[in-house]
Amino acid sequence: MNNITACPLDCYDACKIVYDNGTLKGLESGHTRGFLCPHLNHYTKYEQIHMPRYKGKEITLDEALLKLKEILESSKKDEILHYRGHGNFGLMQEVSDHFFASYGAILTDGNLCDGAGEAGIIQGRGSNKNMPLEEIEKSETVILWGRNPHATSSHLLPLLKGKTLIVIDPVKTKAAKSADIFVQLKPHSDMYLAMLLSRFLHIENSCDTEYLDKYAPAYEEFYELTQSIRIKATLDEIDVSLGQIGQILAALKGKKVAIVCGVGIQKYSDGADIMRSIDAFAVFLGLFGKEGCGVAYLGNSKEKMSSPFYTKAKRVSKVNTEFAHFESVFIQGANPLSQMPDSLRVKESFAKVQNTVYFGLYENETSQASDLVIPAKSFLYKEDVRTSYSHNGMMFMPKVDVCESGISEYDLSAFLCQEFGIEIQNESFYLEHFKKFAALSSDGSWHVENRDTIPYKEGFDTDDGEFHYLEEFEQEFDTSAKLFLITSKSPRSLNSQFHREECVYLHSTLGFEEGLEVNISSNSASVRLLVKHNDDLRQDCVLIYSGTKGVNNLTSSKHSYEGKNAIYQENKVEVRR
Ligand SMILES: Nc1nc2c(c(=O)[nH]1)N[C@H]1C(S)=C(S)[C@@H](COP(=O)(O)OP(=O)(O)OC[C@H]3O[C@@H](n4cnc5c(=O)[nH]c(N)nc54)[C@H](O)[C@@H]3O)O[C@H]1N2
Ligand SMILES: Nc1nc2c(c(=O)[nH]1)N[C@H]1C(S)=C(S)[C@@H](COP(=O)(O)OP(=O)(O)OC[C@H]3O[C@@H](n4cnc5c(=O)[nH]c(N)nc54)[C@H](O)[C@@H]3O)O[C@H]1N2
Ligand code: SF4
Ligand SMILES: [Mo]
Repeated sequence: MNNITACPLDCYDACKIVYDNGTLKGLESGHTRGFLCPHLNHYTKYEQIHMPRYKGKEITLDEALLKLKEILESSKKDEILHYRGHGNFGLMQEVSDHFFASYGAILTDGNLCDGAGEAGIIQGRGSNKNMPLEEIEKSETVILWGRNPHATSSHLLPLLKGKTLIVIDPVKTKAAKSADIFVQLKPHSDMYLAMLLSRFLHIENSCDTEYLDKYAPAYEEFYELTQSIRIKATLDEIDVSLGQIGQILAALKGKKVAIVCGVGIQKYSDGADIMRSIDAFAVFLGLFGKEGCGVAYLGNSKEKMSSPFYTKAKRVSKVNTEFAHFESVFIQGANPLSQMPDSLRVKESFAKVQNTVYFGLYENETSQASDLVIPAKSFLYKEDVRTSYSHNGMMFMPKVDVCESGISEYDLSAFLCQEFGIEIQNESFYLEHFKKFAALSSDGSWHVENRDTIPYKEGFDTDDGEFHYLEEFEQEFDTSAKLFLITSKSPRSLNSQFHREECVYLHSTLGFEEGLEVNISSNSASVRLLVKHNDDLRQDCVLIYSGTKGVNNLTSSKHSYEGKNAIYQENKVEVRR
């Protein structure tokens, strides 16, 4: 068997892996540089589900598949929900969309992740084409804006060596500690910072006007919009000094700049406007279409590819799915009972469903609450292909070992298609479909053909080719005494997979001693967690990592204004003994 595959996880890096007799190692060449992260270093140690079960009783895989068939037969087609998450980023995961959509079931849309930011990018640029890793490597100054690479993209770190580093984050992250400039701004104030940076750049006559005249000519209007912000009051409000603005601008002038954004900036109802104002600042600096310059975010991992699985279907949002409206719910590669916002509502709604099916690798809140549990095969034991949202590589993922338990997404879907008379091609047809989009790179690796390494060289993808600036925004600050909820990614878990955190992190000066159990509440609900101190936080923030049990009791199931995204950091919270 070929022993080179790729990490399947929902992660920027999409690393290549060498599988050697049960051990996983990072491929020496390319950005993986021979190292993996803790998730993959310990991957085979995490206990997986091996036996299927129905209503708590273990059954065989054949019995489980027949049970699944029975469940689907007994439900009205439009009362069946297929809900798929991103536990595995392989492209073959979508094969079950093909079955469920063709069968007449309901699928999902909406986004728990990056949708608000992406909407803002598309409004401004007309498309979401990303600055890939290899271009970030060529930059001279990097701004990490709401992105925490030590936890979420460790293979970016070697590329940052020797560059001027600016970090904009309410938390003093590891990267912030070694940064040349660190702005520990108030959460949810990035739009103001981006607009003030644009305004001062204009005041200093440092905008790239030649570029602006050509590709983003409405810049004077945007400058006017930035003038609606009161400088001193706003800087005080967001906790940024005029000196810091000056330092940042000085570090950017005449340099190749990469603005590397993460999802941290956009977990709010106006997440799209925030991202769009950061993009506008990048436009003022003339960063698009040039080598080593640009804005990196979560790109579209399927850009320049088509899906052989797409079938039209009715869809409901993943953010506020009303499970109770369905007779049967099939969950694949997701743990909605932990990861969707407003979990108490989700649990209640899920409990009202007659038949719940969980198809995944690990035990979690959703597997525990499901009637039928079907174990999946992990990526080591099935064929796949993956792409990335932060580089243009295409990674082939051959089967590198065999395992008796579990079933692949393809095999499960092929069974259902056969039973219900729905056409399905053989597995290699789909794998070949994806591989057709691959082109060989000079170093012998494969990348997605026709993707721009330096996008927007000839202007933007809007109707008129020009950048579309934000035209209005609502200026409001939440000045209540409650605390901001920061709910970002833990270095030890991948959302709710692997080593989940169990604590709330608070600044020591807030007066809650370590180990104390506290009640944290928002206008949604509350959760009780043990306190750990973390003085890298601001005093007005509470940090509860994604994947911590109960964190989403606190979050709102409303959508962002644009992009149909979850808004995990919109609700402020209170902490009590
Ligand atoms: N170890 C690990 N890696 C992961 C994941 C994981 O769970 N664990 N999850 C994967 C997934 S699904 C995703 S989407 C990516 C996301 O990876 P990142 O984009 O890095 O996302 P987060 O960790 O949510 O947030 C990043 C930073 O935003 C900061 N932040 C929070 N609020 C604000 C704000 O208002 N303004 C600013 N400027 N910063 C803010 C946080 O303090 C944090 O340092 O990571 C992927 N990689
Ligand atoms: N509070 C808070 N909530 C958040 C976030 C946050 O930052 N804070 N982040 C949000 C974001 S960005 C995201 S992307 C979502 C993620 O939310 P989910 O997509 O629900 O992700 P996970 O919690 O990682 O659960 C993935 C599940 O996939 C299963 N799985 C893994 N591999 C396979 C496979 O090969 N086949 C099958 N069938 N199953 C598999 C595992 O059993 C695992 O339980 O969470 C969101 N929720
Ligand atoms: S860094 Fe990301 S892609 Fe690389 S091994 Fe870890 S989880 Fe997988
Ligand atoms: Mo995500």
